[in-house]
Amino acid sequence: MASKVLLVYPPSRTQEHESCPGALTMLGAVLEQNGHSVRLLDANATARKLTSEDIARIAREERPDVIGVTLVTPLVREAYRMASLLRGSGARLLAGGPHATLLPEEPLEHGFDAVVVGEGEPTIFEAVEALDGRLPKEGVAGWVYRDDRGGVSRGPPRPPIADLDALPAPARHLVNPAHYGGSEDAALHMNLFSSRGCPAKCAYCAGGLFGRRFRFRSAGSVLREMVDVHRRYGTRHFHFMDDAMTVNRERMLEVCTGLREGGLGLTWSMMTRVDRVDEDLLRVMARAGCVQIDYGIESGHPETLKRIHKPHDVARARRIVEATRQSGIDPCVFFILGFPWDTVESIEETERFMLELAPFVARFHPAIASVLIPFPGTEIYEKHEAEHGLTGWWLDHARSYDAPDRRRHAYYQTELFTRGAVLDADFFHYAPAVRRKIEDVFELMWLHNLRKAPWPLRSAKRVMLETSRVLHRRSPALERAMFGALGSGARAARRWARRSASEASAANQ
Ligand code: B12
Ligand code: SF4
Repeated sequence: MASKVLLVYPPSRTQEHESCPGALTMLGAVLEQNGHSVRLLDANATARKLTSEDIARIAREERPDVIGVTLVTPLVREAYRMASLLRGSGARLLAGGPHATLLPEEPLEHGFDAVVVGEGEPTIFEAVEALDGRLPKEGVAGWVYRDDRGGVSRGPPRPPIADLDALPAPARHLVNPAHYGGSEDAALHMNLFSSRGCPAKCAYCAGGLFGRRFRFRSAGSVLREMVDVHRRYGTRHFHFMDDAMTVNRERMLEVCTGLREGGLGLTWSMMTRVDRVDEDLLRVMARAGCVQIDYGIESGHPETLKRIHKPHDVARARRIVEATRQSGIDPCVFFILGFPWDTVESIEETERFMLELAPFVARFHPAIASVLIPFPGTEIYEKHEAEHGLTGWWLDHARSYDAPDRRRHAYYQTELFTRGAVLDADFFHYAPAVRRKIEDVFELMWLHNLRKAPWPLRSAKRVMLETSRVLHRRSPALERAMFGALGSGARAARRWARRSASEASAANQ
């Protein structure tokens, strides 16, 4: 018998998704392959943001048998609130994803019936069968569940997927393009996966879900998916979401050869490690259509790179960023600030290194994680949990952070910390001078990323940012008074511009 399954990515106030999360389409494919009917709900889709209340209403209307929810640490507090609302739909609640894998018993204390640990594909079908009563719960491997006596039971562990080529292609047809802003947007389907796992052990990385062993799809399987998506949706640019796509050099070269011989002129971008590329490989990748590589450089302070077990040093990072630019590929870089041992001097060393790299860097990613977040299960969390009172911070309102908001943040903070005001959580009790230095580096990234804007705009924005920072340091109330008035003026201007545009478009119809 077929089950009706709703797969949900919970609401985030800091993120918008321009494409559907891979977990939903990959798990959707496995469920459909086994005859179940599937609906995907991404609460953060750019053109259709959903609240937990919206999702609960949809669930009550559609009455699915099972609701599967992806859990990532910063979103679990909202996801658990959503679960309490979803209980009213009568569906069984199944959790999975990075946070559920790290702490599989926690979701059971917050309304979930079961949790899939690790990769979802090999387990989700059996989990749905067992939750729907067609399979004994004790027979399922790779999950933790509420047993019939209300206790917590754990199935035997499930080994990582050995043959990634055997997975079905993501169920891209389940994604509604209108939720992402367009009915014909070819870019909607650009994300794909070619490998799982990363053999490094960085002290802050919460990516242990797929294990330390690098497992990869064959070049042929990756190329077939790209060509298929290109033919179906017209996609010409792809983005690989792998942690470190180039770990196996031979396979990477095969992918490049296939892309060149295919002659379709497809372009692509990826994320990888600076210790796993070299000048020759970069040239080959550029010729095969690679246009952007994201690197996690993390620090310019050699001692920090050692302490976080980063598999590169400053010299290697410098060499590879320059070589990437010379090969014609845009290097984009991530840095992390605010390690528990950071001082003004160590951050200044990183700042100097960033300035040195700047002429070669297309973009500094001012990612949400650019201020260190101690994710559970990481070495940083384990080592500093007691000293900084980190236990269960993700459930604590006082230790959470959100998108900056003019009611609580200064204007300059809303510009610099667009992806989340992580400093609010003050995980490592930074000294005021360290906080100010972190803000300086965010300003450096902000200015660099603004460099191609027309100079009058750039100068005006810079003056406003500096004024807000200086005023805020002297008197937050004064900053609020001045920039609050500016903000309402700007909002009124935006409302006026929107009204005029919609009147103009109505007149044209
Ligand atoms: C792409 C990406 C993003 C994109 C998402 C864009 C999009 N449209 O999908 C963006 C940039 C928006 C993003 C943002 C964030 N991300 Co992110 N992201 C990733 C990345 C690189 C790939 C995610 C992915 O698609 N993976 C592929 C799929 C197949 O894997 P998966 O999602 O883990 O799903 C598998 C299993 O987890 C499981 N599963 C997942 N969901 C479910 C549900 C059910 C019911 C079941 C049974 C199983 C199951 O089955 C899936 C298939 O095997 C990962 C790193 C990684 N290698 O996974 C980080 C990662 C998931 N992100 C992470 C984080 C923390 C974030 C942020 C929360 C950042 C922050 N610091 O606040 C934000 C907020 C997310 C939000 N939505 O609000 C962490 C999560 C760590 C943790 N402890 O939760 C990761 C692991 C990175 C890391 N190494 O630290 N992210
Ligand atoms: S190199 Fe990247 S993916 Fe690998 S462990 Fe370090 S941070 Fe995680």
